[in-house]
Amino acid sequence: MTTAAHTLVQCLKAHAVQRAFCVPGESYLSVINSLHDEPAIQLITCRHEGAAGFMALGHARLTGETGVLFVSRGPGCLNAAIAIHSAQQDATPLVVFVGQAERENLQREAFQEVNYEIMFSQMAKWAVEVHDANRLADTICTAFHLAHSGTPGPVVISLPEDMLEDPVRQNECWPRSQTASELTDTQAEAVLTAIQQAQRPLVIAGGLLKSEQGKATLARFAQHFQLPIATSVRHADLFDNRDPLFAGHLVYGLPPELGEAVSQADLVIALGTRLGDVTSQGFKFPAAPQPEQPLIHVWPDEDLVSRYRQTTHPIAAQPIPVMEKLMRLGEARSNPPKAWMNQLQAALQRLRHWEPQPDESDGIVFGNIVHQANQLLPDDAIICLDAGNFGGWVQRYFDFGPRRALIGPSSGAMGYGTPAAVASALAQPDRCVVGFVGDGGFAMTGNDLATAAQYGARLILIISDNRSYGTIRMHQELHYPGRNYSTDLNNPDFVGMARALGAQAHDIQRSSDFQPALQQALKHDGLSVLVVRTALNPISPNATIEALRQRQGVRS
Ligand SMILES: Cc1ncc(C[n+]2csc(CCOP(=O)(O)OP(=O)(O)O)c2C)c(N)n1
Repeated sequence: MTTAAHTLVQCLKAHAVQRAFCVPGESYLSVINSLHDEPAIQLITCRHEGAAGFMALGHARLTGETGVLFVSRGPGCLNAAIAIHSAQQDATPLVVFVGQAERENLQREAFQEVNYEIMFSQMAKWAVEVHDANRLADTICTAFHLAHSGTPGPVVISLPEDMLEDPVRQNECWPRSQTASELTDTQAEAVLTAIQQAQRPLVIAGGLLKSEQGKATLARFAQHFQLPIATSVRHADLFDNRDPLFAGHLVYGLPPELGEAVSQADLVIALGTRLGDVTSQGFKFPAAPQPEQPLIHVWPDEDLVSRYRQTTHPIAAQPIPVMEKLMRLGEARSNPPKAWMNQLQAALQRLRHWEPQPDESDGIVFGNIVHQANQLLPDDAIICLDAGNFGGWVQRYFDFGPRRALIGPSSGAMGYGTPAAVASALAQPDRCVVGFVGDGGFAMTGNDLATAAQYGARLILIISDNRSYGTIRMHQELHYPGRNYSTDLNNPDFVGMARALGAQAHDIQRSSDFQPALQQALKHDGLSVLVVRTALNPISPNATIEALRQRQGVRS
């Protein structure tokens, strides 16, 4: 008779899992022991559960598969909570297996005991503890189904240590089929009429289109109906940024001129995005609870599709088949809304034009680095972003699509960039993977470059070292001008640190140092870290500290 631990591994195989991420723990030793004999699944051992969780998320985002994470009980799982939260905010499918204390000691404050069902009840789609080994296979099938269905997200399965060693009678695994709700003919007719009548239509495309098929269908859809395409936050790669129909990336801190331009739309078609806080600019566009223009919202979850806003046409279905059906039924648009397209393009072109800037006394304007990287990196590069103001230049001046990928946390979780780059490099080793991180974010999870070195991942990390938690410094200057406190960083020697972690490292002190270093990194068959001495005064693409202080009447 087989054991629950063995059954678990067989269930992962039945769900085509090829890679899982972990920090090992004594609470699930039997699972590790079963994985030892399973060559079809690679278990990547990481240095911190937060990083392991971000790797699982990066892997899921890039491949479209469910991320799989194993963590130990109590402290291990709490370290991973950041990834569970990010999976929820990002609508990314994630299954987290957590070791648990033995059944007979539960509810007695056993060593490292946590009640995961309560702890994750707000964050996870489902948090469940398995007490009967014969229910494990079935629970795992439900977990994978839930992680993907409707609004994708995290599921947490708690595994009491002794249960994992129980013999199992019921070990068959029945992966669930996905349901497919469709756009009805009546809805299609209404949507086509709305598109025909609109003078200033705008599509907002989101993460559910993040696949080759999703991007290709979106490109054909935009052409067919001549629709300008904006993308939700962290998904600038859904549509070719150089296409005249591109209308911008709806990021945190969107420049007002672009915000004003897109909000002139007289029809919004949201495809595969939840229209969350950041994308909708604080629920102002499209406005909640009542948008100023008709709204067509396509998202495969009845509960969510018109939950926060009155929606003219709520369509609880997958966006790709919806677009396909609309193209089959609707004639190609012969009268493109030229004036509207030009208006959007004009706003965008002004914003996306970068003039190289002289280096400042304390370092480089980070836009210079992004501008050069954009020119030098291959067309199919995978760009992984951490959270922080340095990312503002990447989101604004880098050209994404049709083949370049952008992987970043819409949760704004710092520490995501390095692990996501590691997971991307492992998943697609033939592509060039580049992570952009701040000095703050690198110090959080940069250690896991050791994991990249251990598994032979090839990637380039660009650290923007402005010796500050720059984003917070910017907010401080806005709200408490001239009173910066707790945001300065005395950083370690990142070049030395990167070398110690197994990377070839370059110290970028002037803008002109960057190109040769990047070229060397592109040729290097291993890890490269480029530490950019970034100037602090240009605190974001939109502002300098000096200008912020002057505006508030504070002397620099
Ligand atoms: C895990 C986490 N902790 C704290 C924050 C709050 N936060 C947002 S940006 C930021 C500073 C980022 O600093 P850095 O990585 O150096 O990038 P910079 O903004 O300087 O470019 C902080 C502390 C966060 N988003 N995530």
